[in-house]
Amino acid sequence: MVAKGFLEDMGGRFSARESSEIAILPVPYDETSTWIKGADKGPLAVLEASSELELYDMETCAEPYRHGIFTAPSVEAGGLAPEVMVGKVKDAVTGLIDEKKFVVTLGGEHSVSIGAIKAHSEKFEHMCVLHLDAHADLRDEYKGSRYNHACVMARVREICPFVQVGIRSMSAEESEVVVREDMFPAHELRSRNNWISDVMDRLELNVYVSIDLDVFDPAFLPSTGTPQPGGMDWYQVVSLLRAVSVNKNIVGFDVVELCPNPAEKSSDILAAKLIYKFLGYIFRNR
Ligand SMILES: [Mn+2]
Repeated sequence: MVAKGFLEDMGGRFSARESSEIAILPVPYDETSTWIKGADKGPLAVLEASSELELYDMETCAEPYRHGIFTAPSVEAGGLAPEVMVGKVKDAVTGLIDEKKFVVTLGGEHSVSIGAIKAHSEKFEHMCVLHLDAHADLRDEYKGSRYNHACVMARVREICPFVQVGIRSMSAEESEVVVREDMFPAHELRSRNNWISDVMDRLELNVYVSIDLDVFDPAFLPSTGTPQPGGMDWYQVVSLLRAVSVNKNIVGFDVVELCPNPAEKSSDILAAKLIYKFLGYIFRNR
């Protein structure tokens, strides 16, 4: 149980279930990750760091919390098989969408996203996924499971189209199933002009965004379970999220794979601020 709310200090009126437009769903799950363990501690670290954020966003001159941000009871799936966890996440997200909430799923390892994406795809027509990650996650099966965190996008491919940004690690087998126009590898972003508008051209109108925090360079976010050099910086990521918010209809998002280190808190605050800033972009004109 994650007994802490996002922006807990903002006061009861803005975090009440009934009146909030936004729901944060913590999923403290880490059973299939392949290197450094501890992504199950991610949600609590993000929620704790969130209380250090200013409620006012300088860039949008707005206070996104006024839309109401309710932190739902966490999905408890520790020790369960990933396919069972995915079903529990899907049910929890579906329930919140039925309550008319905009749902932010907070991992946990990346496989939690499969349940959230399934739930959204059943509620929103013509949906695609924008996937930010260091890893392609296109393995059909890994270490005996089709729901390993390395298989997330192979499962998403069975649900809806997707576009991948920031990728810099994959196998030869994965490279064979990549749709070239729908992948924006990290090494191309430096030299490629207008890559953000090229991403926009590949997206459907309804977009679900899945953010594996290892898309960031480890200089910006070291606390993650499978870090990779050569990643994106803060302004590249938020510029992309701002453009998607302006040009598309974002139906939901997730932030996954924070593996907190008690001696390194900047990763936790980055994750919390990213969520709050993205909500600010999305709810700017709502
Ligand atoms: Mn990754």
